[in-house]
Amino acid sequence: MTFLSKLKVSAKVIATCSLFAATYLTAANDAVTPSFVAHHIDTAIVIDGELDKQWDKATWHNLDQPILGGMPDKSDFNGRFKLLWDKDALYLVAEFEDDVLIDKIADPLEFYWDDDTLEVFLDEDASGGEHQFNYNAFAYHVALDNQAVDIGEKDSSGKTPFLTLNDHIKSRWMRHQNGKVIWEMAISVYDDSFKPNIGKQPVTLHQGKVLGFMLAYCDNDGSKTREHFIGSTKVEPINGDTNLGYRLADVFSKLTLIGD
Ligand SMILES: [Ca+2]
Ligand SMILES: [Ca+2]
Ligand SMILES: [Ca+2]
Ligand SMILES: [Ca+2]
Repeated sequence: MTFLSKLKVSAKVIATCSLFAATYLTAANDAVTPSFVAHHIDTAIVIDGELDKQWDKATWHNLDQPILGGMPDKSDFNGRFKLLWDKDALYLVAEFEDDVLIDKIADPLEFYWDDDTLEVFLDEDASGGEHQFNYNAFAYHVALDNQAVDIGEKDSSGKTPFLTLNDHIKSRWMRHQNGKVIWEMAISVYDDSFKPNIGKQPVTLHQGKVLGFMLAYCDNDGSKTREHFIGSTKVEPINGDTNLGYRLADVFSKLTLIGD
């Protein structure tokens, strides 16, 4: 084989491998189910734990995918959620029943995943990929005290910093007479150039934008650690592990922002 023909074969192999890699990645992202859409609204939702009329526009989606601890009985936890958007925020309402609401650790940065928590997974550009110690995507743990926490970048000593990101999410909930919690959030969407303390602004949302999104509830009713973790999206295990959302945005669903 001449040098030139060797070069041609190598180029073909590289092109084929690149094509395979691209196809594989696309297939991996598109395989995540379900996908969601959010309708546009002209007037912002009032974040107060009471259902606004505007929520009638959106469709309920169930929180029915067990990620950890198996599927709880309906009396232990059952829930669903809706999404809407305007240029300033993604709006989320969750409606659920949980027999015991618990926030046993007051410090928002300590074992926050072991309290009752709504966890909002968000990837501004639906890039997928690793996000545990960077801002490629977020896993906001929103606690009953309405504080939102995620993991930041490691410092030079290698320590893992937990950050409150309360200016990213306005959150309020209320338990109503029928026993159901209505929990509303207005979520400002930050891209991967976010850094704490640099005055970074959230992105302006627009019709047709696609984000990575997943929602899950950590249910604890008094155990040392959380008892169930139930999500919107089926997470395919990697090496037997399904608790991947807090570090890998590939497992998020796709969310498309559509018109009125
Ligand atoms: Ca409201
Ligand atoms: Ca429960
Ligand atoms: Ca991203
Ligand atoms: Ca609970």
